[in-house]
Amino acid sequence: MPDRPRATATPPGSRPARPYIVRGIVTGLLAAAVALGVSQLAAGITGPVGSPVVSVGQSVIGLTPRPVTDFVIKIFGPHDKPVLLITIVVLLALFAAAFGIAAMRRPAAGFAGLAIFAVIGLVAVATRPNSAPVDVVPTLAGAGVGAWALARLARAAGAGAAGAGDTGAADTGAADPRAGDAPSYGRRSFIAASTVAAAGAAASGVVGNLLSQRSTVTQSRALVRLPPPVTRLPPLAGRTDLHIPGLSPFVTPNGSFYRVDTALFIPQVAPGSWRLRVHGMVTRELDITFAELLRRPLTEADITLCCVSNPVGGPYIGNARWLGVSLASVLREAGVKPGADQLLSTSTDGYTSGTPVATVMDGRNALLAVAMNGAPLPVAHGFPARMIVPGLYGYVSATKWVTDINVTTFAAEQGYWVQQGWTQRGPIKTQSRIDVPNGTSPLKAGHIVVAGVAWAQHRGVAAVEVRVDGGAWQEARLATVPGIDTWRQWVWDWDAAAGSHQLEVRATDATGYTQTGAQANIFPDGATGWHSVQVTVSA
Ligand SMILES: Nc1nc2c(c(=O)[nH]1)N[C@H]1C(S)=C(S)[C@@H](COP(=O)(O)O)O[C@H]1N2
Ligand SMILES: [Mo]
Repeated sequence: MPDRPRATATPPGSRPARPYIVRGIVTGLLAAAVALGVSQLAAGITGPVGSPVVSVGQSVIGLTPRPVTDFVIKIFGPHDKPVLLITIVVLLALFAAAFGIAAMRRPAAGFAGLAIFAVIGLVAVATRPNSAPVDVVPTLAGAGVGAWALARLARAAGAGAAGAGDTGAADTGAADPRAGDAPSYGRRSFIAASTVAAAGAAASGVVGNLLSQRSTVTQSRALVRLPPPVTRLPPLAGRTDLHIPGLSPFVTPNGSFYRVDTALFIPQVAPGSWRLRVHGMVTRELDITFAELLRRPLTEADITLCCVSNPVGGPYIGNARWLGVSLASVLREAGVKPGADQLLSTSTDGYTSGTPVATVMDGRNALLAVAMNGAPLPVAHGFPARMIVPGLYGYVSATKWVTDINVTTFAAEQGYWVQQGWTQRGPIKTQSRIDVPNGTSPLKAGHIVVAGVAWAQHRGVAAVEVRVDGGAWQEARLATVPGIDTWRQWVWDWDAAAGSHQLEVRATDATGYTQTGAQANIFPDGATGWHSVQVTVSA
């Protein structure tokens, strides 16, 4: 390209010099940061769905094939979402650095890079089930201001002069009021422009986050007044809890209740705008506001919720005293038409779940729950209302932030996880877990307390047995329970000899079924097998 004007900073040849690579990287990263910061600022006003980061993350969750999700959850456990966000940011940074370097030669290449970002963001936002037209604004604003920042930074870096064609130089110049000047690619002006861009990106990001926090529902949750239950439970008898250190308390405090959902950011649903629509194969459609829901008779129920993804011995289970409206009474009011066998419930974020109608109508305490352990539902657990059905895994029953119940058939529709291959009906399997000893604290020969929890929701736990080193099964002592829908604590006194030992547990439910020792994976309908703990007992 001997006929092109060349900047002194660029040696002859096609590749830009080192300083241009560094400036290119800085330019790309800062332009992307400005774009994201501005989009967060705008999303702070229009709502989280409009945030391209949130929507791209959600889309990635939706599009990730199950084996990959399983792998990520296996490795990172509950940190899977931060890991996803970090991965997205790192990929974005790499891409931004690349288009920044390209912009040093041809600013148009930088704009093309930003445009690709914007298109990905717009597609993700537009395909969110709960997005509105206004939600494209943050991405467009971010892309626009990001492009402007890119032009300014590229000019300050001396791009265009760095061996780029005339088009590129004109592009950058157009965005700059001092376009007529000779390109100022001095170190000072680039550092100054970079500093302004970094400060602008950080400030808009911070203000955007503050704005979005302002719009959370924490305050309206604090204002909810729960009416007293019509069906009130007595306080839990003291003997539901054996009070053994390390044993899961009978009632799981809200703050330590496991959380499983596909939401990258917790849906913020104001009780004032919440409505539940019941429709489909019904004789009368219902449209219930939150105030109307609270005016209905409220029932208290002790129910242990469990995730189908809970591995043997795993943590995805918790027990709470729920307060809510009988789901069966709502359905009776709507009038379920013959032939309907599935309730397809949808949450504000588009998540769906299918529950058998027969299960909900068979007399058990299936609830539209509004409170958990005496407090309005925590936002992360579905505020202002969620479903809870004793005996069913959460993925087919416990829709949080629920706003729509479509009375339909299993043949016609499939819930979110069923579409991913999990079974359509998900009764909770009889299971048990050893909580203490946990294999980490030192043990001395002699009397050792072995304790844990067992569950067989809506059947009830009838017996729990423990064995040591594959020996004979020994019956554990059971705590009392308020009903058949909760887990049950158990304890077994072990006279332990020094050495290394394996402890195993199995439960028998009230139907007489003893938990199988055959190991099965969580997919497609829940894990089976006996939980075992390896311990070392010192003399
Ligand atoms: N809206 C919504 N509801 C949901 C889910 C979800 O991803 N989104 N996950 C379900 C699953 S798989 C489980 S196990 C329970 C977990 O409820 P928790 O987070 O309150 O423990 O919620 C259910 N309800
Ligand atoms: Mo789950």
